[in-house]
Amino acid sequence: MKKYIIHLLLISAGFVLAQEIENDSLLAYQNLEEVIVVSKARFKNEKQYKPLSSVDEYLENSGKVSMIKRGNYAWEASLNNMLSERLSITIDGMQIFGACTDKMDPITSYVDISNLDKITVSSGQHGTQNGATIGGAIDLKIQKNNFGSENLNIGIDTGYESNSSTKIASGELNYSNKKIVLNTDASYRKATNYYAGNNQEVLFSQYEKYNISSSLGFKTSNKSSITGSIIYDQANNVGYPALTMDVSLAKALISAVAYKIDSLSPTINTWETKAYYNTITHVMDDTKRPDVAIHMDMPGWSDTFGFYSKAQMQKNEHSLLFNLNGYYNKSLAEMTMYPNNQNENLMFMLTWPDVRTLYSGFYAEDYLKLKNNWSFLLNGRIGFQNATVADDLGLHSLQIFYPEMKKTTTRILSSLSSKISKKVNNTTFTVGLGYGERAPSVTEAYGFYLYNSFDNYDYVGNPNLKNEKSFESNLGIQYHTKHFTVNTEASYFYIKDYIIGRTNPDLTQMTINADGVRIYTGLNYATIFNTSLKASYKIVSRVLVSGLLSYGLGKDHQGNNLPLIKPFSYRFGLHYKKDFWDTEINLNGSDSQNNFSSYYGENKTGAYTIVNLSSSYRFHFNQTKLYVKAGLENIFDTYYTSYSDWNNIPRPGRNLFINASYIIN
Ligand SMILES: [Cu+2]
Repeated sequence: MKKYIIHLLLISAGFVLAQEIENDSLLAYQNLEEVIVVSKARFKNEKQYKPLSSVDEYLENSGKVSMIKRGNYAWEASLNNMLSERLSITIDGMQIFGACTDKMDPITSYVDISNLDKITVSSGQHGTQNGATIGGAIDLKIQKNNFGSENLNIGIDTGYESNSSTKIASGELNYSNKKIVLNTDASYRKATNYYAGNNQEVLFSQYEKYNISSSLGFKTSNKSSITGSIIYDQANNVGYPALTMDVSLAKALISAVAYKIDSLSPTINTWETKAYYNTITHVMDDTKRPDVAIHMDMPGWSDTFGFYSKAQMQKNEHSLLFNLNGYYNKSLAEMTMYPNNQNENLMFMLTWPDVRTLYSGFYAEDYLKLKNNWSFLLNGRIGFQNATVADDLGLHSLQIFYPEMKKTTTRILSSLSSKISKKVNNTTFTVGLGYGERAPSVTEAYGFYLYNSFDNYDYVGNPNLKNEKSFESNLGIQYHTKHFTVNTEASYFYIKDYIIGRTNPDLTQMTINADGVRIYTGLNYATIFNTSLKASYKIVSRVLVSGLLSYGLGKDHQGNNLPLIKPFSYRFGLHYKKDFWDTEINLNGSDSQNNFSSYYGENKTGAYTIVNLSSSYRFHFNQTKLYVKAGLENIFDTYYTSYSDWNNIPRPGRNLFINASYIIN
């Protein structure tokens, strides 16, 4: 509690500093949400540092999200220093769960930027619209045209990156009129191994991915429409240099049908109902690795059916949102070990014992605009979750550890949060409080001998875990004038029954050379503190400078560091724009990671600074536009690794990239 007060004092000091900055014009409305524009349509994404970069790079360049890297592909998002099990990550409001027991396939890896319009990032309990969460939510919004006057556009993109010989090609065709909208795209990416600074090759870092998607919508009446959409995504030959295995195949089929009514009544603005299905297949591969002690096959599958029905309403000063949703997920993963001695028997295990999760929940939100520039937001969710171990072999294996374990567990998950904002001249102050719960993930509750290469332990799930409970407070100040903006935020999470692995010395590991077995345990509590400061200043009309500072601190109930917490990091940019030219130089860096957790396999990563430079030009012809951007990343070819690099795999060294986008309207 004492620490909590100190944090609050620090934040208040920040407030005072920011208040001293002069005010002179109107302020944009404060929100703890961040929107990352992805859509290539009309070059909306040209502000992006690298327009044809992966979804992962878009997320990494946003202010709020960090990415945990196990290679050059399929990074795992971290928001408020919390990873996927504590986040709600959805595609257009749809639940989708990866099929890898080693987190090789976060769901952000199953889309391409060509599928997306934007990504919304909501912090903490403000992110419960689509599901229960502790750290917040990331929703990837699929690109859709609007019904309207006839419009056809064709886009072609190509990209190349020198460091890993990455080739990127994509094409899209979009058509819309008053009655029909059609969006289609296809993309392909292929990379060889990348090279860290000083020309050191990072073996097993290659990948290949293609993605096709289509959505078709019809007007069913003046005010209503029906839209079907499908995404097929497949990655092959993906290397994970930080892990002991690679992936031969990761594929997803994501499909949905939605029915939407606009202006249903004077109060109901929109009402949308969607049914969806997605299926994922994940196949790991160790056949290309030298010196494999014991060859393993580890495939995994995840299938999800779901729906939501969402209404947006306006009644006097109230903006209301309701979302009723539900899903049914089936997660299954297995492991077969092939001993080198052929006389020994194969060993077979269910690492995810065919877990069936049924969830249904209801979300409500009320945003209230009051007099004198006060506003108030209240949101909450209540959900019921049922998890069943459908496979008897899997159930019996877990019953060796938990003899009393039942086939089915039921949980109730609730959350409530509020935020109050007050605008004074150019400054908006926001204070929020929240409470939320989450159920343990499939791995945390039912995982069976999952090897973690970070701390070198085998992990066993624990079906008796209590729900994790988060008490959250957050503060924000935003100052905005024509030339100057500052946005500072801080959040503090007190998480009760915090789920993490703890060594059980009575158990013996299965993985050769592992250090032992850890069982998922609910710690008494853990705390996580995050803060950031973002500013930009237009020096003259053509020159903009911007900066971002961030810092995080995570401790368990005994004051030990939590793993994967972001140390002090910074980013500065200098941007020059003239006519159709745009040039940018930026500096990206981090202090050394002093608050590391050796218990969870971390060591102190050093401080680093890297410099990037890029420039773009936009050509206009009659019906067509061409946008070309080239840049040099890590100009000085610095060799470095950060807190977010699994097992300290080094980041890429110098890289030259060229992106070209061509649009015919
Ligand atoms: Cu995997």
